[in-house]
Amino acid sequence: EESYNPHASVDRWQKVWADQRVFEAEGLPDDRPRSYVVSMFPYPSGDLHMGHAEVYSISDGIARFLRMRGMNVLHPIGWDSFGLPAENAAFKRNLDPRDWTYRNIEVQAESFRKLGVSFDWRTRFHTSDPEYYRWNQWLFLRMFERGLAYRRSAPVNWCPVDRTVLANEQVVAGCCERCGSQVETRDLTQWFFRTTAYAQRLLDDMSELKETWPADVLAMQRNWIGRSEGAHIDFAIVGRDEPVRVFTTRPDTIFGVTFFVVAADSPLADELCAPQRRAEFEAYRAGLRTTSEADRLATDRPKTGVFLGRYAINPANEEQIPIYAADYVLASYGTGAVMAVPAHDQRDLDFARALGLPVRVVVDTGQPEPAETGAATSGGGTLVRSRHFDGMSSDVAAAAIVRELAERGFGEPAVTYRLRDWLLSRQRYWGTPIPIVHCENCGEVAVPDEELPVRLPESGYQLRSDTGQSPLASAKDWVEVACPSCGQPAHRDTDTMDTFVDSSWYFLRYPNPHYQDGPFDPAGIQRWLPVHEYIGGKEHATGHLMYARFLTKVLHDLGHLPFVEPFVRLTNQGQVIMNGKAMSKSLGNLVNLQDQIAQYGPDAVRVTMVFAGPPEEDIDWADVSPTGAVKWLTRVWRLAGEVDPATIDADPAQGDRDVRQAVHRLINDATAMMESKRLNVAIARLMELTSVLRRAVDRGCGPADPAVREGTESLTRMLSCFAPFTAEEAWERLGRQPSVCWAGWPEADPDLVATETITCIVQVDGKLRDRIDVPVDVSADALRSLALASQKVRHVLQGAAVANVIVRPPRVVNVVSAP
Ligand code: ANZ
Ligand code: ZN
Repeated sequence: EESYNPHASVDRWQKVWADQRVFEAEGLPDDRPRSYVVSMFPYPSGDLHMGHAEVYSISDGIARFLRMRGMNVLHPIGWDSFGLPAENAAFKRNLDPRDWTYRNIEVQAESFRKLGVSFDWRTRFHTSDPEYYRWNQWLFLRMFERGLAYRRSAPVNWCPVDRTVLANEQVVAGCCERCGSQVETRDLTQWFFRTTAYAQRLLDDMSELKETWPADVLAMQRNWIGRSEGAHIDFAIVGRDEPVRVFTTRPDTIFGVTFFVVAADSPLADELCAPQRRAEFEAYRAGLRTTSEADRLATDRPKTGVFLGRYAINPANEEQIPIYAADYVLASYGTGAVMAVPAHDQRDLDFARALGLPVRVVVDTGQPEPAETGAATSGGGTLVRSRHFDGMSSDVAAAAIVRELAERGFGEPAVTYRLRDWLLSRQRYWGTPIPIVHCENCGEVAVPDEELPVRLPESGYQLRSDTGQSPLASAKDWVEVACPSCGQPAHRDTDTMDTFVDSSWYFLRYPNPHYQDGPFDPAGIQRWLPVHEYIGGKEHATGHLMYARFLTKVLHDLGHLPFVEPFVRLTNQGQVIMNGKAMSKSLGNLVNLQDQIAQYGPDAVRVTMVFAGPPEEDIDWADVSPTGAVKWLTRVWRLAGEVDPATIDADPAQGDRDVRQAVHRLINDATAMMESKRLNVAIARLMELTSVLRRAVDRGCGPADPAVREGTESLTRMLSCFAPFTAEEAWERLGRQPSVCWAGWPEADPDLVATETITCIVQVDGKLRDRIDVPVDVSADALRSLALASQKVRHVLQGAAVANVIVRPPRVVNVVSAP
């Protein structure tokens, strides 16, 4: 006797799908509505892991569902194949990163086939293909032309082990996200994209996403952009012509300023420092190199700083206040200088107490003295010790103070964002070369468009440098070129681009991945974009998702895209963890995807992933086992073989009514769950349906009833979203022609879904006036409203008031009119 084989023939079904072109978008003569379903593309650091299996099980469930519902679905696949891990791994094994990367891509592609993910493989590309990165360079040049790409010297995060600059997003708690070593600060000349020019639009356009993106991702982005409203105020400096500007959110506290602080690592601190304080200042500054930004901002950290031997003048009261350099003020936020108000700002208070500086309360909040409690009173209140502003509330005073200062030329209202420009330069080999030539006569010269791509040189990847120079600098033949503008000897820029550039627009290229006349095909954009369903991890909330939104707006402004937001709907998936911890080699708790597939088969692994919980929640692999899924799939498969072949053309309407009702209600529920992305609950409904059918076969109407066929075929069709191989086999056992993917998503018959109705008698003052059909389980409230809404009842009442309504659901209602 045959038995269910969880390792059903992958090759056989892949061939059927390929021959029938089941997953090709627009394969049919097409007037179907389109849906573009994209899962964040994989990084080829090895074979697929459990996390990949989860994302793609979810996105595939969604893609297959939409396809079965009659939509023309584009579910693409490509590879994010430039980047640091490939380079490091290649370096360790003394391989060309190309060989290593493209080999891994083939391994991953084969694993995707094994998992049965329904990609349209014609979309495939890799970001490390010159054909792709050429357009990174094109994009860079368009931004360069508009001043949106620029170079400046900046303190950067430097990882001493990976020997590279890191973006802020790659620094976690002061350490390198990749290798965990403590990050240092260095000054290098770097390329940036001017993301700050889009800060307000990144914020404003979130209104388009508020119904369709997870609220926590929107909140993270809002914080990351960090809009602050306040004022710029200029403080004159004794013995210096230029004033120094501060940003404050609390101009109402200006009479409480008792000292002034500049960021210790800023050029300004260096310049303001008096000669007699130089040695002390230099020593302090040297000690800062190893402290991360996050640590420096923390309120619970002891405050340190040095007096610079200079004084600022408070424009509100002409008081001279000492200037300090301290590390709790950041050079890169606001203006890098702060008017310190220790009574009302906790960090200023901590600093004042550490250095013995005065504390002056100027806003009465009703709370005890900060100088005594050590707790700054940071809320609003009534102004005191503030001359003619005394007695005003904080809000009113803030506006009045800024107005007066502005009239005297000392400041103006201002908005500041926490968002920084995007640091683009990487001193690495395995990335997109920056298409700029440096010429002594002409400066930074763009490589002409027709010379793109600037290809990576074949060698150079073995080199490491401690100077902060890129490995590309060692490829002399490549570096030395004639200036495109004047023809004199010049040299190429040797940095490569952050790989987040690659991933910030890749979804635009899938519809026509080999397009030659631009980064993406306008016709493809017209047909498919923006992305309707985007699926990926929450760890990308402030990185990739922000960059993609930024670049989409830039491309919109350049006239290349008709929309401003790239992802209409976002679904986050959780992580696969083990015993409450992230899986990692070092913890020794890695679960190997291939082992799981070898043991349980691809379908059971996929079902387990999706059934474990809502997509956005983490799955603890220690708490689940694919054994349960194997049992369930076996039951479905067996059922499919038991359905009587003679019923193949039977009319389901002739089937057992109770079974049909149960089937259609479960179809109805499962459909609603799929629509709201509660895929785990949808699977629970399919499991219930399996039990209903099992009972019907064993103890009810039996396998020859058309209702059993209808139910089993519906189950099989829905199952194909989660267990595509098993579903195909079951479909075949049911006597149907493959592929089940063409069979469509079953539709629930509303008559069968509706609960039973009964006729209710409606009386007015005890006399029968109407009959209405109501559900048997109608509530008293609902019945009361139905009765009062009856035309006949209203006609009899003629506007007379109702004294009482006696409701006996579901059979009788008596409306009693007022005498
Ligand atoms: C005086 C003051 C009084 C302030 C008071 C706050 C409370 P957010 O809301 O985060 O934008 N600040 C300005 N630039 C800074 C920098 N580069 N590094 C560290 N702190 C800086 O914070 C704005 C407030 O943070 C500003 O308002 C300034 O302190 C400080 F009762 O000015 B405030
Ligand atoms: Zn030149």
